[in-house]
Amino acid sequence: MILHPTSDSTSSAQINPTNHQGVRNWVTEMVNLCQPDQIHWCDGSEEEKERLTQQAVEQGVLIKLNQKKLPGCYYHRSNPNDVARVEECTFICTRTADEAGPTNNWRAPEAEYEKLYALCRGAMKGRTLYVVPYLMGPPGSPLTKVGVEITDSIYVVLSMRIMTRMGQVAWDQLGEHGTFTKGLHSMLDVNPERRFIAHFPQDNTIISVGSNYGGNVLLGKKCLALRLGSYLGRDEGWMAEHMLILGVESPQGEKTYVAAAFPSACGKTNFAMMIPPEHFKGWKITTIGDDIAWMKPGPDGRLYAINPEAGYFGVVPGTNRQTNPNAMISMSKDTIYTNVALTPDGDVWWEGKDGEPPRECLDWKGNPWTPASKEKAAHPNSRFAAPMANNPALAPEANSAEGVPISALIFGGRRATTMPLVFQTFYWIHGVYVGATMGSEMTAAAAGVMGQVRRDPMAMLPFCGYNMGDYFRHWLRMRKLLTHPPKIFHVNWFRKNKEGKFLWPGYGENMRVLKWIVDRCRGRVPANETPLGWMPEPGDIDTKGMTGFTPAGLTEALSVDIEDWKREVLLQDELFLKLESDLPKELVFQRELLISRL
Ligand code: OXD
Ligand code: MN
Repeated sequence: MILHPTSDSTSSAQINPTNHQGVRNWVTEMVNLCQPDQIHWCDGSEEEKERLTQQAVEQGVLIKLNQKKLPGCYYHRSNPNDVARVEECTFICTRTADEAGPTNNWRAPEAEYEKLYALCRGAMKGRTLYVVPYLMGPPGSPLTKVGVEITDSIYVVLSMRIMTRMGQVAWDQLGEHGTFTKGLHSMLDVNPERRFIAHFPQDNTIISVGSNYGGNVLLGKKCLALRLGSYLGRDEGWMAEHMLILGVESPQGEKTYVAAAFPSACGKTNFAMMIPPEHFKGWKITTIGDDIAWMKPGPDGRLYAINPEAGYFGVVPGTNRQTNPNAMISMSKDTIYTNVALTPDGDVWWEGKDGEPPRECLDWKGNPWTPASKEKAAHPNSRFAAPMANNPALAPEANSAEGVPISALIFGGRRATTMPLVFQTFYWIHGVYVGATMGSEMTAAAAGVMGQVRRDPMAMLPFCGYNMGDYFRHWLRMRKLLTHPPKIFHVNWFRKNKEGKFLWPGYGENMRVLKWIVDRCRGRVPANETPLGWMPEPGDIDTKGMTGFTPAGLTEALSVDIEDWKREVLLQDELFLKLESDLPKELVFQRELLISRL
C-alpha cells in the first residue's frame, strides 16, 4: 500500500495494516526523520511481489534472468565497494563498553543515535520508505520474534520476502500490544565512509546505513536473529547460535537431530542439505535450517531448536550438482542472485559450476569476461537468496512451532592442520571449552585477510551481541536447565596433507562422520579416549564404497600430533588474553586439564 507522507499514514485503521500504536508512532517518527516521497506498507502478497519486482527491473536494481531456464529468478549487482559483511563497521551500543566486551566494537548509545539520525535526516528524499513486518520463526512458536524493518531498498524488501515470513502474518502475531524489534535501514549513498551497522540491545533496535549487502541489511538475519537474539537469549534462558540444523533419518525411520556451528562460508549450507553416498541407501538427511538456530530447553529436559529463517542466503561459488545438488535445485526458481556472472542468454555462472565456463559473459561488476580473464567472473562471496520451500530435502519440521530435539551439537572450523576429522568432547563443560577455543581460516564472507586462522568462538565472533565471556557463562548455565543435554563434537573437513591436498573428500561423504556421531549419541559405537576427547578407531568410520580414498588417508585425517596441539593451546591464548577477567574460571580449568593430558 503506497501512501504519501503528507497524508496521515498512521492514524486510519483502513489504510494502516496494524493497530499497534508503538509501530505507528515509530513509523511516523522515522518518516519525519527520513522524509521519503512515498511510504509502502508491505503485505507480503504475491501481487505485491510481482509489482515490486517489476519496479525493481524498471529501476535497474534487478535484471530478469532467462525465465525458461530460471523461472522467477532475478539478478542483482551490488556496488563493488559493498560485497561482504564489514565487522569494523559493526557496533554493539550497550550502556557500558564492558557489556559489549572486548571482542565487539562498542559505541555509547546516545552519541550513536545522534550520529546515525543525522545521517538519516532527509536521506529518503526522492525515495520510497518501505515498512517490512516480518517473523523470525514459525508462526505461533514460543521462540518466534516479530521485527519491523524500515528500508529504502527495494532489493532488501524482495530479499526479506524470501528470507523471512513477511507481511500480514507478522502483524497477526504482533497484535496490538506485542513487542517487536525496530530496524531502520537506509542505503544512503552506499559509501564505506558512511557505513554503520549499529545494534542497541537495550532498546531492541537496529540501525544500518550505507550498505545494501545482505548480511548488513537483511536485519532479521545477523542483526536480530544473532546479535540481538543472543542478548535476548541470555536474559530469557535460550540460545541464539550460528548453527545449521538437520535431521538424520535411518532406513528404519529413526530420526536424530543435530545442530552444527561452522563459521561463515565453511559449508553449513552444504552439510544441512547433504545427500548421503550410495552406500548409505535408505538414509535421509533433511534440512531444518542452514545458518541460524534458536534453541530452548523443552518440558522433557531436551534442547529444542527452530530455524528462525524461511530462506537461504548461501555462498554460490563452488556449488554444483556434485557438491550440493539440493542447493542447485533450491536456486533454480524464485531466487535472487547477487554478484555472480551473467551469460549472454540470461543465465548465471560462477567458478565451480557444472560444465564448461561460458565462452563469454559479464562478470559480477558488469565487465566483459572470458575464460582467459585474470579476474574471477563471480565474486567469491556472491550469493543466492532462495525460499527454503524450494529445497527438496526440506524437513516438514522446519515449520514446526515446537522445533526439534537436538541430540548433538557440532563445532567445526576450516583448519589445514592440527584438528582431526572428528572427536567427541568428554562432557558439556569440555564441549563449551572446545567451542570457545574454535579457530578457523578466514573466508570471503567478511572483509579481511583470507586464509588467516583466527579464533571464532562457537562461530559467533562477528555475531555475539554482548560480552563474549558472559556468553560462555550463559552456555555453562544452560547445562543446568537440561536433563538430557546434547553431546558435543568437533569436526574438521578441511585438513590437508603435506602436499596441500585435502585429506577428507567432504560434502556427501561427511555422512560417514555424521553416522558415527549419531551412533555415539545413541550409545551404539565404542570410542578411544584421547587427550582431545573420544575418537573413533579408523575402522569405526564406514568407508565402504569410497573411491580414491585409502585407510591410510583416514588414519592421517584422524591423527593427533601432540606438538601441534601444544602450539594450538598457545594460539588459544590470543582470545583468552583478550577476554582476561571476563573468562569463566571453568574454561581456564579446562585449558589446564587439556595441557595436563597432552
Ligand atoms: C552469512 C554469514 O551470510 O555468516 O550467513 O556471513
Ligand atoms: Mn552465517
